[in-house]
Amino acid sequence: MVNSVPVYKIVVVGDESVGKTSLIRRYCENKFSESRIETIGIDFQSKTITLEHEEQVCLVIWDVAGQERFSSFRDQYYMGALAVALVYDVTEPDSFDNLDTWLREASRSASGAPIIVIANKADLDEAVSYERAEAWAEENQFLFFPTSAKTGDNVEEMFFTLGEMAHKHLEDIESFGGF
Ligand code: G3D
Ligand code: MG
Repeated sequence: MVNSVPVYKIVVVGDESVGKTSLIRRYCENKFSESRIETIGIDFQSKTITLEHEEQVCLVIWDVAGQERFSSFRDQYYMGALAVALVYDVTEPDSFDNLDTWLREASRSASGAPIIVIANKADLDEAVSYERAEAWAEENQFLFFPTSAKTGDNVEEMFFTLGEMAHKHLEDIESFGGF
């Protein structure tokens, strides 16, 4: 008999260039590339991890690669997601302001899935204060993680937390009888 590992779908959203692909790559391959990673269309990578309760799960992390401006595709992108990461770039205030739009879309299409806020490029000087960003996250009752895909800082912890949240969300869904 094949031992099957549960698959948890995680989606990563945010403006172009905030570092979504770099974060996923750092986590799944432990690599960082200074040159632009161009991926067209929806892409994903996976990693099998052991959660706190010692169960192995496979995180399948979806990257909205290259489709940031075309929201018409995205209902499918969010479908079945057990957790959502909203990413902004600490050096780009617009990417922070646009989190409201990403949040609206995620709430509509991945209804009920837990959300965390990621302040990426934390290795650079920030143009959006962490206090302000954390306050926004707190207002919405989301966890807040400064990360750097470049140095790897906090990347493992952030995806592990998403895995834990996905697990709890799945338990809630199952105890209420499905999606
Ligand atoms: P995206 O997938 O959200 O569009 P990418 O973003 O992962 O393609 O990253 C966009 C640019 O930001 C890339 O640089 C990448 O190297 C850089 N980047 C991503 N994460 C970090 C980080 O944590 N720190 C720093 N300093 N840079 C980061 P280029 O220059 O190729 O556009
Ligand atoms: Mg990308």
